[in-house]
Amino acid sequence: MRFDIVTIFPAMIAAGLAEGVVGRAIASGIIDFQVHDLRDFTIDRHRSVDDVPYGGGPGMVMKPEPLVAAVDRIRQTRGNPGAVIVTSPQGREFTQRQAERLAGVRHVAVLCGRYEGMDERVLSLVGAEEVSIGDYVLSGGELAALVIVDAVSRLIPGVVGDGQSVEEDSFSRGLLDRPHYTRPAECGGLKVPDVLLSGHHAEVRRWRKKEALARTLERRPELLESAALDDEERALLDELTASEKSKLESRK
Ligand code: 4GX
Repeated sequence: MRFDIVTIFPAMIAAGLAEGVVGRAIASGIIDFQVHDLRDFTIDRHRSVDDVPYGGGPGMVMKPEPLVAAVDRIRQTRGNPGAVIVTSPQGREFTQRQAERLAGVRHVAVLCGRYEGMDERVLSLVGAEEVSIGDYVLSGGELAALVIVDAVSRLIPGVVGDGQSVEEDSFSRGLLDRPHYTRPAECGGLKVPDVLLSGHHAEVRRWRKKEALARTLERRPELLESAALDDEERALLDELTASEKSKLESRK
Protein backbone atom coordinates (compact mmCIF):
# COMPACT_ATOMS: atom_id res chain seq x y z
CA MET A 1 0.00 0.00 0.00
CA ARG A 2 1.29 3.41 -0.98
CA PHE A 3 0.16 6.80 0.39
CA ASP A 4 1.19 10.30 -0.67
CA ILE A 5 0.03 13.25 1.40
CA VAL A 6 0.28 16.89 0.32
CA THR A 7 0.17 19.48 3.12
CA ILE A 8 1.58 22.80 4.33
CA PHE A 9 2.23 21.08 7.70
CA PRO A 10 4.33 17.99 6.90
CA ALA A 11 5.51 17.63 10.51
CA MET A 12 1.90 17.21 11.64
CA ILE A 13 1.43 14.24 9.30
CA ALA A 14 4.80 12.69 10.16
CA ALA A 15 4.06 12.92 13.89
CA GLY A 16 0.61 11.41 13.47
CA LEU A 17 1.96 8.33 11.70
CA ALA A 18 5.12 7.74 13.74
CA GLU A 19 3.65 5.59 16.52
CA GLY A 20 1.70 2.40 16.94
CA VAL A 21 0.92 -0.33 14.42
CA VAL A 22 0.84 2.10 11.49
CA GLY A 23 4.21 3.60 12.48
CA ARG A 24 5.70 0.11 12.59
CA ALA A 25 4.17 -0.80 9.20
CA ILE A 26 5.77 2.30 7.66
CA ALA A 27 9.14 1.56 9.33
CA SER A 28 9.05 -2.06 8.11
CA GLY A 29 8.03 -1.13 4.55
CA ILE A 30 4.57 -2.79 4.49
CA ILE A 31 3.23 0.74 3.97
CA ASP A 32 5.10 3.07 1.65
CA PHE A 33 4.23 6.54 2.81
CA GLN A 34 5.56 9.91 1.67
CA VAL A 35 4.59 13.41 2.77
CA HIS A 36 5.00 16.35 0.37
CA ASP A 37 5.40 19.96 1.52
CA LEU A 38 3.08 22.05 -0.65
CA ARG A 39 5.44 25.04 -0.41
CA ASP A 40 8.04 23.07 -2.37
CA PHE A 41 5.70 23.41 -5.37
CA THR A 42 5.35 27.19 -5.27
CA ILE A 43 7.30 29.34 -7.73
CA ASP A 44 7.02 32.83 -6.23
CA ARG A 45 9.49 34.49 -3.86
CA HIS A 46 7.11 34.27 -0.90
CA ARG A 47 6.21 30.62 -1.50
CA SER A 48 2.50 31.54 -1.32
CA VAL A 49 -0.03 28.75 -1.24
CA ASP A 50 -3.14 30.95 -0.82
CA ASP A 51 -4.77 34.02 -2.32
CA VAL A 52 -7.86 36.20 -1.86
CA PRO A 53 -11.22 34.78 -3.02
CA TYR A 54 -12.69 35.96 -6.33
CA GLY A 55 -15.98 37.71 -5.57
CA GLY A 56 -14.65 39.02 -2.27
CA GLY A 57 -15.43 37.98 1.26
CA PRO A 58 -13.41 36.85 4.25
CA GLY A 59 -10.68 34.23 4.35
CA MET A 60 -8.23 32.89 1.81
CA VAL A 61 -8.37 30.16 -0.83
CA MET A 62 -5.62 27.71 -1.74
CA LYS A 63 -4.07 28.50 -5.12
CA PRO A 64 -4.52 25.77 -7.70
CA GLU A 65 -1.05 25.63 -9.33
CA PRO A 66 1.02 24.29 -6.38
CA LEU A 67 -1.57 21.56 -5.71
CA VAL A 68 -1.65 20.51 -9.38
CA ALA A 69 2.19 20.57 -9.52
CA ALA A 70 2.38 18.38 -6.40
CA VAL A 71 0.06 15.75 -7.92
CA ASP A 72 2.02 15.91 -11.21
CA ARG A 73 5.22 15.21 -9.27
CA ILE A 74 3.58 12.29 -7.43
CA ARG A 75 2.47 10.84 -10.79
CA GLN A 76 6.00 11.18 -12.23
CA THR A 77 7.95 9.86 -9.25
CA ARG A 78 5.56 7.53 -7.45
CA GLY A 79 3.12 6.32 -10.11
CA ASN A 80 -0.50 7.16 -10.85
CA PRO A 81 -2.63 6.97 -7.67
CA GLY A 82 -5.82 4.91 -7.95
CA ALA A 83 -7.55 7.60 -5.87
CA VAL A 84 -6.77 11.26 -5.20
CA ILE A 85 -8.67 12.50 -2.15
CA VAL A 86 -9.36 16.02 -0.93
CA THR A 87 -10.47 16.00 2.71
CA SER A 88 -13.38 18.38 3.08
CA PRO A 89 -16.71 18.71 4.91
CA GLN A 90 -18.36 18.80 1.44
CA GLY A 91 -17.15 15.27 0.69
CA ARG A 92 -18.84 11.88 0.73
CA GLU A 93 -18.79 10.43 4.24
CA PHE A 94 -15.79 8.28 5.15
CA THR A 95 -17.03 4.98 6.62
CA GLN A 96 -15.57 1.53 7.25
CA ARG A 97 -16.89 0.59 3.82
CA GLN A 98 -14.95 3.47 2.24
CA ALA A 99 -11.85 2.35 4.16
CA GLU A 100 -12.28 -1.16 2.71
CA ARG A 101 -12.65 0.25 -0.80
CA LEU A 102 -9.48 2.36 -0.46
CA ALA A 103 -7.54 -0.59 0.96
CA GLY A 104 -8.21 -2.26 -2.40
CA VAL A 105 -6.74 0.75 -4.24
CA ARG A 106 -3.00 0.15 -3.99
CA HIS A 107 -1.98 3.82 -4.18
CA VAL A 108 -3.88 6.70 -2.55
CA ALA A 109 -2.95 10.41 -2.58
CA VAL A 110 -4.52 12.86 -0.10
CA LEU A 111 -4.49 16.65 -0.49
CA CYS A 112 -4.98 18.53 2.79
CA GLY A 113 -6.86 21.81 2.52
CA ARG A 114 -6.52 24.80 4.85
CA TYR A 115 -8.25 28.20 4.98
CA GLU A 116 -11.65 28.34 3.22
CA GLY A 117 -10.63 25.46 0.97
CA MET A 118 -9.13 25.00 -2.48
CA ASP A 119 -9.79 26.61 -5.82
CA GLU A 120 -12.60 24.42 -7.16
CA ARG A 121 -10.72 23.68 -10.40
CA VAL A 122 -8.17 21.55 -8.51
CA LEU A 123 -10.75 18.76 -8.17
CA SER A 124 -11.22 18.27 -11.92
CA LEU A 125 -7.60 19.08 -12.83
CA VAL A 126 -6.20 16.26 -10.66
CA GLY A 127 -9.25 13.96 -10.81
CA ALA A 128 -9.87 14.18 -7.06
CA GLU A 129 -12.83 13.05 -4.99
CA GLU A 130 -13.85 14.93 -1.83
CA VAL A 131 -14.13 12.85 1.34
CA SER A 132 -15.43 14.02 4.75
CA ILE A 133 -14.61 12.26 8.02
CA GLY A 134 -17.73 13.66 9.69
CA ASP A 135 -20.08 16.59 10.20
CA TYR A 136 -17.87 19.01 12.13
CA VAL A 137 -15.39 21.65 11.07
CA LEU A 138 -11.65 21.07 11.45
CA SER A 139 -9.04 23.79 11.07
CA GLY A 140 -7.40 21.85 8.25
CA GLY A 141 -7.46 18.61 6.30
CA GLU A 142 -4.40 17.06 8.02
CA LEU A 143 -6.25 15.34 10.87
CA ALA A 144 -8.81 14.01 8.40
CA ALA A 145 -5.99 12.65 6.18
CA LEU A 146 -4.47 10.93 9.23
CA VAL A 147 -7.82 9.35 10.07
CA ILE A 148 -8.14 7.98 6.53
CA VAL A 149 -4.55 6.68 6.35
CA ASP A 150 -4.90 5.02 9.77
CA ALA A 151 -8.23 3.32 9.06
CA VAL A 152 -7.09 2.09 5.62
CA SER A 153 -3.64 0.95 6.79
CA ARG A 154 -4.92 -1.35 9.50
CA LEU A 155 -6.84 -3.27 6.83
CA ILE A 156 -3.61 -4.10 4.97
CA PRO A 157 -2.42 -7.63 5.82
CA GLY A 158 0.48 -7.60 8.29
CA VAL A 159 -0.21 -4.12 9.72
CA VAL A 160 -2.34 -5.30 12.65
CA GLY A 161 -0.88 -8.43 14.27
CA ASP A 162 -3.18 -11.46 14.14
CA GLY A 163 -3.55 -11.16 17.93
CA GLN A 164 -6.03 -8.38 17.21
CA SER A 165 -8.38 -9.56 14.52
CA VAL A 166 -9.40 -6.96 11.98
CA GLU A 167 -12.32 -9.09 10.76
CA GLU A 168 -13.78 -9.14 14.26
CA ASP A 169 -13.66 -5.36 14.55
CA SER A 170 -17.02 -3.93 15.43
CA PHE A 171 -17.64 -1.98 12.24
CA SER A 172 -16.54 -4.64 9.79
CA ARG A 173 -19.47 -6.60 11.26
CA GLY A 174 -21.75 -3.57 11.28
CA LEU A 175 -22.27 -3.55 15.07
CA LEU A 176 -20.79 -1.65 18.01
CA ASP A 177 -18.19 -3.49 20.07
CA ARG A 178 -19.02 -5.26 23.35
CA PRO A 179 -17.49 -4.22 26.71
CA HIS A 180 -14.00 -5.50 27.56
CA TYR A 181 -12.52 -6.34 30.97
CA THR A 182 -9.12 -7.33 32.34
CA ARG A 183 -7.71 -7.97 35.81
CA PRO A 184 -8.38 -7.28 38.63
CA ALA A 185 -11.76 -9.05 39.01
CA GLU A 186 -12.91 -6.16 41.22
CA CYS A 187 -11.90 -2.50 40.86
CA GLY A 188 -13.32 0.45 42.81
CA GLY A 189 -16.14 -1.81 43.97
CA LEU A 190 -17.05 -2.76 40.39
CA LYS A 191 -16.98 -6.46 39.50
CA VAL A 192 -16.30 -8.10 36.19
CA PRO A 193 -19.48 -9.89 34.99
CA ASP A 194 -19.51 -13.44 36.43
CA VAL A 195 -20.01 -15.13 33.07
CA LEU A 196 -16.55 -13.95 31.91
CA LEU A 197 -14.93 -15.72 34.90
CA SER A 198 -17.06 -18.86 34.53
CA GLY A 199 -14.99 -20.62 31.86
CA HIS A 200 -18.15 -21.48 29.88
CA HIS A 201 -16.94 -20.58 26.40
CA ALA A 202 -20.34 -20.94 24.72
CA GLU A 203 -21.95 -18.70 27.35
CA VAL A 204 -19.16 -16.13 27.07
CA ARG A 205 -19.64 -15.97 23.31
CA ARG A 206 -23.40 -15.55 23.71
CA TRP A 207 -22.96 -12.85 26.38
CA ARG A 208 -20.57 -10.91 24.15
CA LYS A 209 -22.96 -11.05 21.20
CA LYS A 210 -25.84 -9.92 23.38
CA GLU A 211 -23.89 -7.00 24.86
CA ALA A 212 -22.81 -5.83 21.39
CA LEU A 213 -26.40 -6.01 20.19
CA ALA A 214 -27.78 -4.27 23.30
CA ARG A 215 -25.37 -1.36 22.91
CA THR A 216 -26.08 -1.06 19.22
CA LEU A 217 -29.84 -1.11 19.84
CA GLU A 218 -29.48 1.53 22.56
CA ARG A 219 -26.96 3.89 20.94
CA ARG A 220 -27.01 3.31 17.17
CA PRO A 221 -30.24 1.47 16.27
CA GLU A 222 -29.93 2.48 12.60
CA LEU A 223 -26.86 0.22 12.29
CA LEU A 224 -29.04 -2.84 12.88
CA GLU A 225 -30.85 -2.28 9.58
CA SER A 226 -27.75 -3.15 7.58
CA ALA A 227 -25.83 -5.36 10.05
CA ALA A 228 -25.07 -8.93 8.98
CA LEU A 229 -26.55 -10.95 11.86
CA ASP A 230 -26.34 -14.73 12.26
CA ASP A 231 -29.29 -16.80 13.55
CA GLU A 232 -28.17 -16.60 17.16
CA GLU A 233 -27.85 -12.80 16.92
CA ARG A 234 -31.31 -12.50 15.36
CA ALA A 235 -32.76 -14.46 18.28
CA LEU A 236 -30.86 -12.39 20.84
CA LEU A 237 -32.02 -9.17 19.20
CA ASP A 238 -35.63 -10.40 19.35
CA GLU A 239 -35.16 -11.08 23.09
CA LEU A 240 -33.73 -7.59 23.60
CA THR A 241 -36.47 -5.80 21.68
CA ALA A 242 -39.13 -7.89 23.49
CA SER A 243 -37.73 -6.97 26.91
CA GLU A 244 -37.55 -3.29 25.86
CA LYS A 245 -41.21 -3.41 24.80
CA SER A 246 -42.32 -5.07 28.05
CA LYS A 247 -40.46 -2.40 30.04
CA LEU A 248 -42.35 0.28 28.11
CA GLU A 249 -45.66 -1.57 28.68
CA SER A 250 -45.10 -1.86 32.45
CA ARG A 251 -44.59 1.92 32.64
CA LYS A 252 -48.15 2.57 31.45
N1 4GX B 1 -13.63 16.04 7.01
N2 4GX B 1 -11.98 20.44 7.19
C1 4GX B 1 -10.56 20.97 5.26
C2 4GX B 1 -10.45 23.25 4.38
C3 4GX B 1 -11.07 22.80 3.10
C4 4GX B 1 -12.40 23.11 2.76
C5 4GX B 1 -12.89 22.68 1.55
C6 4GX B 1 -10.81 21.64 1.10
C7 4GX B 1 -12.10 21.96 0.71
C8 4GX B 1 -12.95 18.12 7.23
C9 4GX B 1 -13.89 17.16 7.63
C10 4GX B 1 -12.90 19.52 7.68
C11 4GX B 1 -12.20 21.86 7.42
C12 4GX B 1 -10.75 20.12 6.49
C13 4GX B 1 -12.01 22.66 6.16
N3 4GX B 1 -10.31 22.07 2.27
N4 4GX B 1 -12.16 17.52 6.36
N5 4GX B 1 -10.72 22.38 5.55
N6 4GX B 1 -14.90 17.35 8.50
O1 4GX B 1 -13.70 19.89 8.48
O2 4GX B 1 -12.58 16.25 6.21
